[in-house]
Amino acid sequence: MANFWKIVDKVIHEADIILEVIDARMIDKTRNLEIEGKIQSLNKPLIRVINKCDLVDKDELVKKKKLLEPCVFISAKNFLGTTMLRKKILQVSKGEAVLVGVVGYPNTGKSSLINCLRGKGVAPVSSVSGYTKGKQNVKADNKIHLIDTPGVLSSTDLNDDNSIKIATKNFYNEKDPDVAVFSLLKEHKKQILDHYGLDNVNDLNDEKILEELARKANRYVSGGEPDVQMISKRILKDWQHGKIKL
Ligand SMILES: Nc1nc2c(ncn2[C@@H]2O[C@H](COP(=O)(O)OP(=O)(O)OP(=O)(O)O)[C@@H](O)[C@H]2O)c(=O)[nH]1
Ligand SMILES: [Mg+2]
Repeated sequence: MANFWKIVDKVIHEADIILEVIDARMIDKTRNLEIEGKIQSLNKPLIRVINKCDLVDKDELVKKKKLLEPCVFISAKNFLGTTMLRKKILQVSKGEAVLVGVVGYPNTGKSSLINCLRGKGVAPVSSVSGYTKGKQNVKADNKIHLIDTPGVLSSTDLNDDNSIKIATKNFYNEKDPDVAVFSLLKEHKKQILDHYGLDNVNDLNDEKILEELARKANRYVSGGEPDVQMISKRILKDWQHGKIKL
């Protein structure tokens, strides 16, 4: 990870403008104040790009706008908001050609955003966090050059915070996927149950809910018990793929 930070550092120094990509479902958790601090100390213009807006309630987002300025709301998946972003970049550069660094937490959609601005599949995208390993320069048009970077965590997240894990660790490497899902359930139970079409669980604790979800998906371990590990990985996977709407 330290290596990834070096790349991000270099890109922040190199770029004229920096886009910080943030996951709209977890704005506070995927906003990197450490990166923001570095950008500020270099006196470089920063635009916060709130991505995956297709997964959240628009009214809730609008309430947060003031605290995030300068920011643009987009959905890289649905090609929404990117024209506005392009406009904003050129506004900051006063119409001049610019080098734009794209930074942020893993899995927030940095590469997807670059693909969108470019309009062609140039920056490889993956639902697996930590997919982009090095920096990659991409020409969006005659004016805008983008630099993709690997996602980095804030050093304060390196202790074992499960909610951060959900956004950043690979679900299939996860040793305790159920623990990560418990932390997801704590904040988004209703949406998760809705997503999998499970109701009438008012009297069940979270462990039982996972068992119920495993049964519903027909996932059992060889002894016949519901396969909680398997269903937990699947939930983390769906979360990382941006399938679960809030
Ligand atoms: N629903 C939804 N999913 C998105 C959106 N943008 C990206 N995703 C998904 O989020 C996952 C991660 O996207 P990437 O573009 O690879 O993210 P990244 O920030 O480059 O990730 P790293 O390179 O690993 O740091 C993929 O499964 C994308 O399809 C979006 O606007 N909406
Ligand atoms: Mg990437």
